[in-house]
Amino acid sequence: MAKFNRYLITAALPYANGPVHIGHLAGCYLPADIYVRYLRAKKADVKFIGGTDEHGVPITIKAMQENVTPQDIVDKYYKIINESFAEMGISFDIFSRTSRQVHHETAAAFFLKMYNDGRFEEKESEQYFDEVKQMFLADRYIVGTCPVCGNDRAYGDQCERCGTSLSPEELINPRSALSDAVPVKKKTKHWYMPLQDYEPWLREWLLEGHKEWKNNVYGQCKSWLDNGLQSRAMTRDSNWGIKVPLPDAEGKVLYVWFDAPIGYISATKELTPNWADYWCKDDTKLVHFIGKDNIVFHCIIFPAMLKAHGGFVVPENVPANEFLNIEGEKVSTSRNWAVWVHEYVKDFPDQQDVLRYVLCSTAPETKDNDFTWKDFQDRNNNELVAIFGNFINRTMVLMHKLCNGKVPAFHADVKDAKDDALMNALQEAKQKIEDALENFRFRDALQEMMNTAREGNRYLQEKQPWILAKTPELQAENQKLIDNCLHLCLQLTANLAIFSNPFLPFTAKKICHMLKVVDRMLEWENAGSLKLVSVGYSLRPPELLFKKVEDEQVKAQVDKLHAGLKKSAAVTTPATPPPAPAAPPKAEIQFDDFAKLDLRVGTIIQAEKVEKADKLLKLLVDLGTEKRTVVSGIAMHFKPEDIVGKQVTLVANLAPRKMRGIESQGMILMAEDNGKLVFVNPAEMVSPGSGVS
Ligand code: B3M
Ligand code: ZN
Repeated sequence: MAKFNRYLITAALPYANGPVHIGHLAGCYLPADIYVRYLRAKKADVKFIGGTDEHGVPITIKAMQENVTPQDIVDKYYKIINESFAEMGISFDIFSRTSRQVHHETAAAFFLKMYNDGRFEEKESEQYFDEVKQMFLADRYIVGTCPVCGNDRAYGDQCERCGTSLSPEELINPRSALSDAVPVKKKTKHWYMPLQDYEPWLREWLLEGHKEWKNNVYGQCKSWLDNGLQSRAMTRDSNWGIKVPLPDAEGKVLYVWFDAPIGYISATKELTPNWADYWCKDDTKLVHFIGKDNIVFHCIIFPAMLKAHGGFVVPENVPANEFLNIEGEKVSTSRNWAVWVHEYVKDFPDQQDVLRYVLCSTAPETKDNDFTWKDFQDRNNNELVAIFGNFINRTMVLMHKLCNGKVPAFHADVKDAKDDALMNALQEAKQKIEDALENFRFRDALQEMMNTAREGNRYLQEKQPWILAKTPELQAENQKLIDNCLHLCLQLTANLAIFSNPFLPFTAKKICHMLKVVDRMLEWENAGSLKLVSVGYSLRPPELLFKKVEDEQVKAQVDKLHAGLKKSAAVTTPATPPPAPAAPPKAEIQFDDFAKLDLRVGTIIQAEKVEKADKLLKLLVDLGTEKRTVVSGIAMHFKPEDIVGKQVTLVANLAPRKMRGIESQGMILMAEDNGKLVFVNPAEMVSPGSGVS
């Protein structure tokens, strides 16, 4: 008996605070959909769960930016996101929302059960409070100067300029983003989950039991566990979210990362009265598809919650992807550097499969990857059009021309080695595709599918039925050979429909239509069969499956990206209130204040990454008479090897600070241009150590 009798597949619940872009698709929705379509083709019992995450600070921040209520925001974006997925053929069984009643009830009950079982610690802590607005401030609502790069609009959780993770305490001159008041510390009570209590279980279940997980996922989990887990607050002070279901919890809601994954359970409840079969029976295979930024929540915190609550299965795998960059740069929704799905479907009507194909071929399965419009064009024109579409089109045209539009018979008496080779290739491909799909290697699976079409083209090219039929006499003489060739090509075409169906579902349907077969043919057990289209059956005329993407279309898309970038910079600064209000002009200073700064030009002579800190580079700067070690939060912007030899301006008398155990002896000046960082240095090379005044 198979170990698993049913599958529960989830894809991360995107925050309903903006539309989805192709990075979202490539990161988790497309791989999840491919996997689910494959499972359905295998007639597995599978439920595919999705929905929007409608709580938490991301929603309230967006509401503040747009000057509307959080409810307005989630209503608006739920609709857009839901439509985008539907149009791209992401075939959720349900696409729910965490604002629904069933979810509020489910999440509150989950919390209450844990509370009653003594699973929380109640602790008081001091949190920042805005006395003007009379509310506690989430880290994101506190702005101030970044201690690493000096950006005066850094947030209490992160500096978006240099990427450093921060806590509000680290900000210099912190202020409330809501009122600009100086926040004060105030006591507040919260419920914490002692994650360290689950560490032994997590180690055994995950580190011992799931060594097969992807390296990027397993590695991240291991380093979290090796660094030691701590109690984590599962509630927040806010008026937007799921109320903490306790009597003395006025103004407190569940932490969004507590409620959101429970959303998978609520959505399953909404979908089927048999939801508990999927969530509570051991023979369910639960798989979470997510992007890499959600790993800790799905591999450590949510499993610990499920374990603490009891009665639920835990994930069997979490095949998280890395990030997809666009045209060589990180996606940035705030800078509008993104390809939006709802715009793609308008600009490329009826070409969803092209995007699905390109995103799967370049999926960031093991490392970050780059999407470019040129590559999109190349893959469409050179692979989908020239290989896949071309093979099927030639087969259909030749069959109409040389076999009266009917499926010809296969004559075993004239079968040759080339026919055998093609049939073998088909069997092998089926095995390889299955293997890759079962192991979440979607790129490899797609590659195999395309190789099968390549084999088909090669076979046609070798057999050259058009030469065999050059004259009516020749054709009459060779009809059996021609029949065999086209018979096999048609069976291969039907197989390509089955193989491509998980990846290119719209195309697979079109092939079925041309072959006049019902969709049931797409069931996986038919893969590899050579009896998919029946001899003597007349088929429809061919329709083109793919069309060329033209240079102008590529140019238009690249232009649009750049134009969007400028537009967003123009509107967010003056028109809509940004989350961090533009820093008020700084108070006037005296010359003496300025004169206190010891600014010097130095030359970077060494640069290296700081271990376990994605954002930091450790630099050695030559000041002529001495060399300084400087830790700078610029690793996301510069490669170490590219900046050695560059001159920079250093605040040389800034008190040293320890960062990641390294003493930083100064700060480098940077100019920021719309998110891009540039060194501030003299117009000409000067001797290291030259003073700046
Ligand atoms: N909404 C984060 C994100 O959109 C979060 C995922 C929740 S999955 C339960 O990346
Ligand atoms: Zn910074």
